[in-house]
Amino acid sequence: MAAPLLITVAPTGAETAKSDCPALPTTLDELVATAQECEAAGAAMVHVHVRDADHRPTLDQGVLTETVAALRESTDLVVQLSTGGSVHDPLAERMKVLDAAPDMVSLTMGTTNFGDDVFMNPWPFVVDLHRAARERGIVPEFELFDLGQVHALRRLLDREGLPAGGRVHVDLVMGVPGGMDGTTSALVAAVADLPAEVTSWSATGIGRSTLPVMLASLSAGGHLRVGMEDTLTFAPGEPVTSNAQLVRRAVAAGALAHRPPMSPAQARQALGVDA
Ligand code: KMH
Ligand code: ZN
Repeated sequence: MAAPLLITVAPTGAETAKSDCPALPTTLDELVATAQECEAAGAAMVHVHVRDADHRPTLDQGVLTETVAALRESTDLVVQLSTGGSVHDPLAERMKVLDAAPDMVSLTMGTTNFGDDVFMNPWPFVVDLHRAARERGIVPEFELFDLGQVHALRRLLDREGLPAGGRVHVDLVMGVPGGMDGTTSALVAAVADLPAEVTSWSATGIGRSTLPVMLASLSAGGHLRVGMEDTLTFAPGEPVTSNAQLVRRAVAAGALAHRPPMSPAQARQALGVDA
């Protein structure tokens, strides 16, 4: 049997409106139910964006703290909060996500055109977030949207050292309009250049690049992130019905590569969470 497969589910994101997609989990109850279903299906980590009472993206401290507690109480999943938020969130509010004390946070390695918007991640913010996460013992997942961000990660690790837990986990977010393409060639180029400190990596393809990136990642020995944050179409003309549907497909694809899903406990060890 080959190495276990880490499956991260990103169930909600900050870009899709509930009114356009009623199946999107935007309330706490919906998020908890989704997380439980995805854990049962084979996910080991959940990447979380939260919404307010009107289903709009928020970084409200109370909502974040309550969400972390509820997910810990109802699942064993590694709980990763997004510090990316939405493209409209100020950097200071994104930094305060750390106050909710999740197991992990996402940490994007550079500013990226994001469709018609700009996802701001200036270098001083990246460094501050890296330092602040380490001070609090929160493990980052380094999000790379572009090939230049591979180099930025090397620069960060060279100058600032390893994060909390001593492991370095990367997620390649591919196919964002303005970032690296969701193709096998872009994935191979990114992986070939990852710094030596990287201990694990996953990939996710946005929209129609979901399946090509999933297959490319598996064939290159990577892990997977799936979920309605990244894709709302299961197959041409067939909307995604639930996040668990996407997790089950990832488990099935992993089985073809003889890679059983990693348990949350295995994931904690691999990622340096609770180290
Ligand atoms: N919503 C995007 C602008 C992250 O979660 O860290 C940023 C994002 C990345 O989703
Ligand atoms: Zn996200």
